Amino acid sequence: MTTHQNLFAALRAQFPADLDATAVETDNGLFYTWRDLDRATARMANLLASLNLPAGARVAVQVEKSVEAMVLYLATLRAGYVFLPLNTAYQSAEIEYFIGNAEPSVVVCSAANFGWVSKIAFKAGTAHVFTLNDDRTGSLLERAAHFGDEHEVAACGADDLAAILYTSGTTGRSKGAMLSHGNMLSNAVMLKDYWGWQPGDVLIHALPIFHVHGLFVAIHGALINGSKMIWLSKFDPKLVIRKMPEATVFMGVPTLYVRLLADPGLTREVASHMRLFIAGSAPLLIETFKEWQDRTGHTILERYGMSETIMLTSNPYAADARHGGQAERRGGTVGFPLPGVSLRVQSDEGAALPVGEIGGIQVKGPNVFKGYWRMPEKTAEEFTADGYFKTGDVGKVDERGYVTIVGRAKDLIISGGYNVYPAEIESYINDMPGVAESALVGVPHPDFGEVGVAVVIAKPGAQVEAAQVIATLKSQLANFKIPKQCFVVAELPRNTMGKVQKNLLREQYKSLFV
Ligand code: MLC
Ligand code: AMP
Repeated sequence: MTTHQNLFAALRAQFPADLDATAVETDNGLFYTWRDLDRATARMANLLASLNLPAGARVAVQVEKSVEAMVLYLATLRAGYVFLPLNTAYQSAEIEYFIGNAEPSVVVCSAANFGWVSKIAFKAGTAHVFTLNDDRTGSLLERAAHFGDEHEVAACGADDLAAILYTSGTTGRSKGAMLSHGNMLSNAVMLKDYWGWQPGDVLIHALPIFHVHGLFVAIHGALINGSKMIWLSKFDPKLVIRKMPEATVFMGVPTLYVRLLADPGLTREVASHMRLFIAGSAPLLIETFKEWQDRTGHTILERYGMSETIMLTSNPYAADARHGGQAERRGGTVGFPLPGVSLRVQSDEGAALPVGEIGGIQVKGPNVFKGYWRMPEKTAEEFTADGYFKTGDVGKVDERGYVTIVGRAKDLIISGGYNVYPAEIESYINDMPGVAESALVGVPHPDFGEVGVAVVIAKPGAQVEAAQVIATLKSQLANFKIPKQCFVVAELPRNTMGKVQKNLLREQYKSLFV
């Protein structure tokens, strides 16, 4: 085992020679040098190392976005433990499941949530609960301050786990996708080249840091290029526009592009210093793609990825020799399989489909995860006999090699870049008094791209109020999972097998918001 397989070591190796240069500048006026990042991660890694955690220990983290939260991620890698990020919107039942399932040795939460989070964690056997707030306070930093600022990076093999990302299942509970140091490093190294990262690049970081896009693609991209980040604690279109003249790269989910376009301050001039706009995590509407071109003169580069695979495909940044020197970023497509990624389209029966035909997208490559945490059967189900991962996305590849996603075989709604699994919401609604059955469907939305609409049937003689359904869900689930509308109806459309026809419901409610 060699240290250099540790993702942190590879990122650290690319820090610029001038460690006193600014690595991160925040929206509240703080500046962190590369030396600061090195020392702060060392201190925190030393703290983690002092806890005598078992090999492969999980560090579960539910905190607001801050540079210190990023430092905690990097320190976890540095110390050789497994990072488990949790969306700040998750409420107690959701957190209880993740902590119970992952059995983390360390849990870090905000001081405001310490009461209920620590109760859940200690019940699940967690040995250490620390607090970390977004104003550089909390017991984690207090404890870390007692440790030295030098730390030898933990030796890691490429297959050693670096992170677990929970991603909901179509039928039941969330599954923890296990990503290794090798998965992440191979993807980061390849993207640095494919997206043409250059000396002097500056990234505007405006995404949350508990999912693939903001935590891995954005942070690894900047660090492995020794690039400064302009760090926004929360997406704010005006601030992004104000920072564009100082930056070169921006990454966002489609909702961020829609909101930037809604601001008259977005002009060709203000975007003229930018080199690259990258979009992903949800489908970018062709209208957004074109409007962006007209307003800024830039062509958004759309790419496609998943928690289980990090990045899979991308439109080209520059001429792609593998595809006849093609350099065109085609709106409505997610581009080519990235170098090292094999992608194929298969029929339901498992037959390889020819160019242009629609089927299930399957992938293989060094970026593909190691399986679902403690779910060997689920893992086996999602892989083909010859080792391809079934993404659950439905698409096609054209004669030039461009991949287009046309839909999803998995019953999933992507709202503002966050995934909502109907089965989870339906199970909560079905547990409510007086409810016989429910169905959640995704419908188009001008801001979030897609949002959930709940359709509910009451038990005979029972009264169910739509507003009450929404209010009850709000007290139980993360806010982005709450249906934007709820209808109580007499019956659900069914096929001859008795299965609810969600396509008919989607059709019925498709114009609710647009
Ligand atoms: C917020 N709300 C949402 C929502 N976000 N509703 C539906 N979908 C969403 N995504 C609702 C809240 O419930 C609340 O409703 C109201 O909007 C205001 O909440 P907020 O927190 O103030 O919202 P805002 O800050 O405006 O957040 C919107 C957003 C955020 C677009 C900035 O959702 C976001 O950062 N999305 C990015 C997600 C992301 O990073 N995805 C990457 C996944 S990785 P109410 O009723 O309570 O007022 C991945 C792999 C890959 O998919 O390929 O990258
Ligand atoms: P997650 O599980 O949060 O990682 O979400 C992954 C899913 O997001 C993929 O399986 C796709 O369905 C979707 N996705 C990611 N990028 C794109 C894109 N550019 N276009 C369409 N869907 C996307």
